[in-house]
Amino acid sequence: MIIITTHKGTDFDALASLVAASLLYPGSKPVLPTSINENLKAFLSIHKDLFDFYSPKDIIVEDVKTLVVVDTHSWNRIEGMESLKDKKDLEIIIWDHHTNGDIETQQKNIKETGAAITLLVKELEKQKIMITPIQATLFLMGLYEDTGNLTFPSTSSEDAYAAGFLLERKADLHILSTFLRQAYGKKQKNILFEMIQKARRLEVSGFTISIVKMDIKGRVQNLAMVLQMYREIVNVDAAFGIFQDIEQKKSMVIGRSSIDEINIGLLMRSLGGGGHPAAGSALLKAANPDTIKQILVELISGNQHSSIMLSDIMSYPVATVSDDTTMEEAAMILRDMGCTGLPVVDSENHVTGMISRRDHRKIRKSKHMQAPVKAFMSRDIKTISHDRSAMEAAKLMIKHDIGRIPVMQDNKIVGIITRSDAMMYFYDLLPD
Ligand SMILES: [Mn+2]
Repeated sequence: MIIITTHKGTDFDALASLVAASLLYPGSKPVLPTSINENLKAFLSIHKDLFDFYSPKDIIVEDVKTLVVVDTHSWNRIEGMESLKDKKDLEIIIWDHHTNGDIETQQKNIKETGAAITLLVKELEKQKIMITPIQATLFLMGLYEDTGNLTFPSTSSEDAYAAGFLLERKADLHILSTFLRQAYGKKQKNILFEMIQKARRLEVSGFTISIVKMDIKGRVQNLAMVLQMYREIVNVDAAFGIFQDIEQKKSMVIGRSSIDEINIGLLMRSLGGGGHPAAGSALLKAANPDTIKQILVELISGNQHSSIMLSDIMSYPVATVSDDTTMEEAAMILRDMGCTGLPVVDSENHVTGMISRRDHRKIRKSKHMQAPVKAFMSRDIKTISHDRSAMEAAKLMIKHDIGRIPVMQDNKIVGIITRSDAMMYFYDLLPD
């Protein structure tokens, strides 16, 4: 007998994975834990007849030859399977998107996707197994719930492909929205309320920040959104939530910033997490929330180190040309370097202009290719000091519609910041 089961506190991703796995293993018995999420109960109360679930107590352990576990691979997260732990010759197959777990087997299908159902949908597609519109709807519900409608940072391209596949298989978005929990539900409301009651504002290096320590039980979704609302309500430059799960001995740190000077992504990287300038998070194991708070304050007060300066992201060394370089030579350098513009400098390394591919289009007569660049270069050059922030450079690019800005130190050009450098920064593509 093949049985399939999933984690306690079953959510839509777990239920979807359970149903999908039962299609992959014909003749198997899907075992639904007794503790399931509230919105799942509502869904099952209407759709129960469509599925043939077993309860953990229905299973005769001696008959189990194969155990398929989906959306988890931890013994303590599955129900009623304790005696299988030491069963000889038991075949175990795992389909999971969590990296941690203690169920050992050769047959691990584990990949860090946003939802477990993504892995199973991929397999169903591969094996060309037909799915009904109702199954597609349930699968998409699991996918959307675990990825926050494909918005959580854990979302992978495979999740989005799976979503497309399920919509093709006629997943019904109306049903979906009826059963999926409101992102801002009762749990989130209670946490926000408690955070506001605890709210304290701190002055650090001239910035107003707020750090709230909270105890939570189990997984609470959408904490990032709660924190965003919190920051707006208490109206601080940056807000941090330290959500400690005492049972799991871990703390989730989430940050939101509304100012350039406090770069959350960078702060979170110092804590082993990640993010963007305005938002980010880090998961810390067994860390004391007071220590985390202290580290955050220290990182922010040493702000000049934590905020990314242009010198960190600019391109250098910079190829420059002198103003008597011919247009022909400049064109060759531009082509060889694969760039669109070159700063023109005088003998003192002062920037006097910029010569671009676009300037070459002004050339009407071939003899002009022998003319010096100073005849064609643009002279109204915006430069930026090396100690300014990436955000300031980006604002300058947008304001003047320019793609490259020379970075200056002591009146000399030390680098150049291009649109692609700025993009690397904003999309968190910087090497660690
Ligand atoms: Mn999941």
